[in-house]
Amino acid sequence: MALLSFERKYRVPGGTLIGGSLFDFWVGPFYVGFFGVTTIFFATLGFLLILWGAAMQGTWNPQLISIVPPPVENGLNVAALDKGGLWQVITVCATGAFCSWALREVEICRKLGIGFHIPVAFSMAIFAYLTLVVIRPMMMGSWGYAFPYGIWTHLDWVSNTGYTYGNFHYNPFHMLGISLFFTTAWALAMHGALVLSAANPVKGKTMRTPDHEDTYFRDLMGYSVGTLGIHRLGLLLALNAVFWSAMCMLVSGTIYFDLWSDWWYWWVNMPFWVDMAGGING
Ligand code: 07D
Ligand code: 07D
Repeated sequence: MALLSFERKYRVPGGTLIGGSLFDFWVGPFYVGFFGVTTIFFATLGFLLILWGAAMQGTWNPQLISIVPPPVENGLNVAALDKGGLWQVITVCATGAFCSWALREVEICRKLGIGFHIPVAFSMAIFAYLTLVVIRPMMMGSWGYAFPYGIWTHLDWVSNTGYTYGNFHYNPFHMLGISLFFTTAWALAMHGALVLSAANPVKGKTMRTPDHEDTYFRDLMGYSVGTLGIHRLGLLLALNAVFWSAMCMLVSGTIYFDLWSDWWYWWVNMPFWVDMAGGING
């Protein structure tokens, strides 16, 4: 069956969360829905406001456009448009667009009768974004701690924020986030390689099945996580990578204020080796 006619078979009405059948239709390959309309609304408004900000800033160079949050002294107040207010409205638009997109994913899952794994996964990214621009700034008492919307300036913010706590690599949750991102890439590389090796062999050889894939890993290391299991593992790794990254920022400047390298003195000062030769008192 051609992909388009196959899709048409599954384009079922209903499953909407809001708006009944009002927006329950497709435009070409795209499902519209109430949340499709709100996504377009927030994304378009946000984009136009970025253009307005660029015009006020006086540059059309995409690398240099930067919409900055209000200064730290402004606290959690609403700011004038040219003094960070634009950043505040764009943040509302971005949050509106991301949440609308997640809810549109929910509606499509309901139509198809599939699980909500995809919107749950995207919600973790939204949570990380909101940690950086809403939750952490609110806990610290000022919007000025959020990151600016600019290709270079958001990198400057990452660097400056990192060095505020000394060597950010010593942040234990940052370590966990990084290790989980690396592990996610590792797992995907292994999974992609394994599937290709079985399903896309050299010309003339017969395609192999998941039994071969499982056997490969049992022969290699005594255990195969299985066809469903590898996808559970992948999702678990990826969600944790983002979650622990959000945690590494949530604690910096809210409940932990010092250099992250100093945090590790609890380890250095453990009685077991504190007086040993080479230990801190040794
Ligand atoms: C591949 C899925 C597709 C998504 C893409 C992003 C835009 C923004 C904005 C014209 C993996 C589309 C980008 C719509 C255009 C304007 C004003 C996802 C894929 C292709 N960053 N970041 C990038 C965002 C943060 C960091 C690139 C967004 C935090 C570092 C791109 C957010 C921190 C580096 C980008 C966000 C941080 C980047 C490639 C939101 C910590 C790079 C992204 C909403 C998380 C890399 C010049 C990518 C780069 C890069 C977008 C947040 C750190 C412009 C939308 C504040 C260290 N970031 N970023 O492939 O080359 O993601 O920067 O939170 O080195 Mg970033
Ligand atoms: C926030 C993005 C959300 C995206 C959304 C969707 C669109 C639509 C449309 C394409 C979280 C947007 C969608 C716009 C696009 C179309 C059509 C993702 C977000 C909602 N670090 N560090 C991390 C590493 C250092 C620092 C995370 C490595 C230094 C700070 C990750 C190194 C210092 C922050 C990570 C390294 C430092 C981080 C990012 C190495 C600087 C954060 C991943 C090898 C001197 C950020 C929650 C993430 C964080 C973060 C990795 C080095 C500072 C674990 C590998 C030592 C301040 N760093 N880092 O969380 O935790 O993505 O964010 O050196 O804020 Mg780090």
